[in-house]
This record gives sequence, structure tokens and C-alpha cells, in this order.
Amino acid sequence: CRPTRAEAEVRSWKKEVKKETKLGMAYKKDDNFGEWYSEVVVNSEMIEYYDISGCYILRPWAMEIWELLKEFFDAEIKKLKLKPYYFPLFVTENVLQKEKDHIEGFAPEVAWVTKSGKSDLEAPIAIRPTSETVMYPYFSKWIRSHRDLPLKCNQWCNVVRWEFSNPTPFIRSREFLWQEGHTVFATKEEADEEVLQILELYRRIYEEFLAVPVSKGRKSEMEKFAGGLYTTSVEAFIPNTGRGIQGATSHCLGQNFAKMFDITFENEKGERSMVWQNSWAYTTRSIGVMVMTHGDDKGLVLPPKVAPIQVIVIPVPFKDADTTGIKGACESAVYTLNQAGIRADLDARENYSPGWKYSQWEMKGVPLRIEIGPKDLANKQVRIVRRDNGTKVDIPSTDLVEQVRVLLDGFQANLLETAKAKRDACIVIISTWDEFIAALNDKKLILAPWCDEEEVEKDVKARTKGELGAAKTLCTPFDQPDLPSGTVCFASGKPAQKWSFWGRSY
Ligand code: 87F
Repeated sequence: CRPTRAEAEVRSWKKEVKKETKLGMAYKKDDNFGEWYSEVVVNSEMIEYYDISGCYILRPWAMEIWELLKEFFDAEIKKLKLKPYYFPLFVTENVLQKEKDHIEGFAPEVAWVTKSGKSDLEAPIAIRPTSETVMYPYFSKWIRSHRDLPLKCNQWCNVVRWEFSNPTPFIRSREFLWQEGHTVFATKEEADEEVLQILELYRRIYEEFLAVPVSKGRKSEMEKFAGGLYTTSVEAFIPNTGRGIQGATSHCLGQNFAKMFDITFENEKGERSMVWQNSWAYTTRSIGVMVMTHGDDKGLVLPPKVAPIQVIVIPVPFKDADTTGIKGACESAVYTLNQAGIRADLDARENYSPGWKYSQWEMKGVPLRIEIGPKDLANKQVRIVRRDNGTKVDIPSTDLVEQVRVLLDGFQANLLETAKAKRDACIVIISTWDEFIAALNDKKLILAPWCDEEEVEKDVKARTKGELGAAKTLCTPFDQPDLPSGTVCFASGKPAQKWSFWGRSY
């Protein structure tokens, strides 16, 4: 016989209770960082694992963050007169090989299409790992005179790099999303200026949006993009693993590609000249860095500026309470916040208990939770709970928008401050090899005086090779401490030229 409604409700409740026990995190951030990270990205519903290693499904909770970052960055580069383009995904072997000196090291990572249906293609076609070789033949065609310059191209797309080292969602995946900017100028001065303008936008993405502290700096000759003149980057640091991680790069390519692809223009004097080029990119890796930085044992913690939902409103109807009144108050709170431009949403699901909802939204990292129960309804107030520190405040409903704004701003600022304090606590300034090794073993971010010789960096790599990977330069920060004359390189004993960040990295 069919269950009565009441019986059915009890059954569904029991089911939920079971689910309730399943919800939550099995791993702790400090105990098993790798497993903790996988659990966070899956349980928060950002990522679903896929049956091809190194490929992941990006669910709305990740894609909405990517869209928010994109919205900011796209508006900023449009102010710099960048134009949107879309170039094909495929590139012929012939064209790809044009860049052969630099492609050599990357060649094992290039993925190829060799068949259509059952028949072999006449020639294999590569899937873009980056688009220099796809774009630059056309830049050569489109640029004739100084009036065609500058040419400023940006595309949002996917790229494929068939990596073999251990894949990690967002951080190292075989297909990822990025923007790639490719710009062409008549003079080196213009190119130099843009490199730094873009780097500053990357800093803002990390610090203002993702609340992740980064250092701006220049890559060593060994670590720069070999095809370019110089590489700048923003570098983040993950205290739990003691690894640096490149956040984004902005390269000045100089005239190397202009020579390879014959990109020249007629200048004002009627002479042929070679162009100057830049290229720059940031990727969905940025989301992974944010997860690693702020997540905790309850799951994800999202900075308000990138949270798809900034405020989740949850009705708390005790039995015999005025359920309709509570629901109405919740709806009205969501409406008021939405009207004020705050991303608020109502969790009105009736088959989940309030406690279960709290855990789920905590896992998803929503910055603020609003609870409205009978007492709140009677007092015309709401209870707001912060995801970062769990503090609770009761505020009058009339002050809702104002108070939520204050809390969200404080939340955003607090995340960056906390992350910066943790990062800074990991920085050690060293002067000798022994100090260097001790700091490395201690998972520190090392700032060391360096002679800036490639041979020495190679040597450091060789001497630190091991299971955890070798140490290398992360960057030479633009913000340089004093370097007293007579300071020597920690690794070679030669006169030091600069302070550089060293460490293991992703
Ligand atoms: C992997 C396979 C083939 C990186 C690769 O950083 C080629 C490459 O050229 C390759 N991995 N690179 C360097 C990319 C340089 C540059 N491209 C435009 C950027 C920013 C965006």
C-alpha cells in the first residue's frame, strides 16, 4: 500500500539525515593537502573528474568565477584598446615548426589530430598549445605601414598541453582556459610600457579579486619564455606545500618573432622596420591558487568579489513557527540585496534541514549566511554569519544593505591581509648556502642575493634535485631590498647583483 504523506516525509527526512552524515570534509588542509584540495574542488561543485587524466569538468561554481574575472579583465584591456579576435584551434606542423628553436623543449606536450573517422589525415594537425604560430603569419599580412600599428589582439580560448607530471584541477590540466594577448608596436618603448600595464592588471586580479598576495618581478634568463626578450610575472606562494606558483606572465618578445614571421612595417621615413611584440596570459590556474590560499577544513572560502553567491539566505522555521512569514522575510531580504547589486540567493529547499544547508554553503565558500527564524522575524532583524571566522551578528532589517556591504568589504580585505601575513611569515632572507638549504627544507619562500648567472642557477637546480623537485628562481622582485656593496651570491660567492626569490614551485 502507498505510504501516507506523513510517512513519506519521515522517509525523505531520514534519507536527508543520512546525506547529512555524508556531507563534510574527510581530509584536513594541514594533514593531507593534496587530498584536501581534491575534496574541496569536488565537494564545492567547482570540478567534476573526467575519464581522461588531466581533464576536468568546470561546473558553474568555477565558470561563474572565471566569468567574473573575465568581466573585469576584458573591460580593462578594452580601455587599453585591445580588440577581440578568435583564431582557429588547429595549426599545421609546418607553421608550428616555424618556431622550432623554442618549440623544441615544448614538443612532447603538443597534441596531434591524425585521423578523421577511420582514415588517416594527409598530414597531422596540432592542437594549439599557445597561438604565436597561429597568429603571426597573419600579423605579417595585416601590417604594412606604421598606420597599421599598434595591433592589439586578445582572445579568450582553450589551449591543450599534454603534460605528464601529476595533473591537478586548475593548477596543472591538459586543457585549460586563458586569455592570450598578442600586441605589436613600432617601438620598444611602447612594448615595454604595455608589459607593465598588463602585469599590474594581473596583480589586481590576484590581490583585488582573488585576495591572493603576489610579487611582481622579472624571470631569470633560464626561466623566461625562450622565444622572447624578457618575461615578467606575478608569483604567488602556497605555504602548505612551500611551493611558489607562477600566477600569470607578461612577456616582451622583442623582435624575435618579427624576424621569424617577417613582420615589418614602413615607418614615417618610408623605410622598412621590424616590429616589437608582446604576449601575455593568465589562466584558470588562478582559481586553483585562490582555492589553495583561502580554503579551510570546512571547504572553500570565496572572496566576495568573485563569489557567484555572496550572501545565502536560509529560513530557519522551528516547528509551529510562522513559516510563511519567515519565507516572506527571506524573499524580501534577497530582493533588497539583489536590488542593491549584491549577489544574494535564497535556499528554500524543503527537503534539507537548515543545519545541512549551513554545511553545504560553507563547503561552497559563500562569504555570508543570513539566517531568519521566528525570533528574527519578531524583532525585524536578521542574523549574519561570516564564513571566514564564523562570527555572528544580529542586525535590524532596515540596515541590511549597508551592513552587508560593510561585511563583504571587510571580508575581502581580511582574506588578503590574512593570506599576506601567512605568506610573509614564510619569507626568509638568507645569505649562505647552508641557510638556503635549511630554508628550503623548511618550506620557505627564499629571498637570496644572487650573482644572476645562468650557470649558477643550473648548479643550484642540480644540487637540490630530489623527490620534491629542484629549487629554482621564481622571480627577481621589482621591489628590491637594499643590496649593500660587498654582498655575495649565496650559491657562488661572486658579487651579488640582485635579490631574487627562490624555492620549489608548481
Ligand atoms: C607548450 C607546447 C608548445 C608554453 C608550450 O606565456 C609550445 C609552448 O610556446 C609554448 N608551453 N609555451 C610558451 C608560451 C608563451 C606565451 N604565449 C602567449 C605566454 C603567454 C601567452
